[in-house]
Amino acid sequence: MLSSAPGNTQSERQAFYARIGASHLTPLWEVLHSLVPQSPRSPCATVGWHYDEVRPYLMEAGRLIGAKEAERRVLIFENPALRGHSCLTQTLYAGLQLLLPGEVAPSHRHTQSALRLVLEGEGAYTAVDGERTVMRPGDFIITPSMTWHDHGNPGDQPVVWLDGLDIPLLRFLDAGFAEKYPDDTHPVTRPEGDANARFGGNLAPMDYTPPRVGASPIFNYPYAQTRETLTKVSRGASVDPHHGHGLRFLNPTTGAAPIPTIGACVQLLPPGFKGRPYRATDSRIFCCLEGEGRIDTDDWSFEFAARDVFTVPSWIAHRLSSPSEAVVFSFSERPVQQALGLWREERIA
Ligand code: GTQ
Repeated sequence: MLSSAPGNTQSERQAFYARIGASHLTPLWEVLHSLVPQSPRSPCATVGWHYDEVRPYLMEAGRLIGAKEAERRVLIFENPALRGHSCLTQTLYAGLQLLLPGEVAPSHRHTQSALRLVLEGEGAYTAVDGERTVMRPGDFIITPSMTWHDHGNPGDQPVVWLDGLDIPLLRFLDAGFAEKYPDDTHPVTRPEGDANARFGGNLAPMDYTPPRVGASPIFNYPYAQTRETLTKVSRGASVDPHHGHGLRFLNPTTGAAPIPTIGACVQLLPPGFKGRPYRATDSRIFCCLEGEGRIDTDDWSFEFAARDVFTVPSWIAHRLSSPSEAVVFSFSERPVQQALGLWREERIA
């Protein structure tokens, strides 16, 4: 189309673009196909980090700054194709947070929702709106939008967890609000385990009606329970050729994702599992919890072991496999896409 243009048209057009550019105008026809692609073409890269490589840096950060001064001592995983943007996918942020013995990460709240996946150490707690929960390796913990939260480590070991937040999504929407609690720790108003007692036993308080859009009242999904479920499911259910034994975490009062903006899954890949290629429009961040395995796309592969973090952007076909047995946690903005009727998947034979 452009090549059939008369001789001087190209230079006339360039001059025209320059003139209208001064009025902050630009022609659609030069960008139409990247604005409205035939299928998603994420700018994000596929990328992974081995925990063994990152951990020494995190411990070094522990010597350089205290949790109180930092407010949150986190090393952010940055997508190499989006350096400087503090994000791993277009919608999600991920990082490793370290809390040393005796430290407190002071109470605050914000509109961004967070999830934690505990990776190392025992003895720390996280508090959500006045209820504390002990953090144990593998526990999946949520901090819903605008809930007060502080983290403390009264134990004697460094505690490390993976943070996942919808920071880039809220930045895109310009919907960020935050405030600090006047004290470092929020008063404890409910006993530990209260939320799981009230909402975790296939029961709910008699008059409870879930909000139309809201987070799960359960804020710790203990790994002991998740692992037991995976073990039992793997004995009974036939294995999904793409996902292995894949389960998603629920808000038990609605069946929706635990956080409106973030869905989370856990997969058990049985020994010798060789997953078929799969792609979906949500960009997914994975963290291996147990065992080891491998992820392959057409032009990238990554061998992972426990605590390694990796990501696959929207619409990139990938295969998961494991020689022995692996448990893999993952999260993405899938509930956002589903709420808007945008989510698609393709199971490739
Ligand atoms: O623990 O509250 O990784 O506010 C980034 C922002 C963690 C947190 C992060 C946060 C937090």
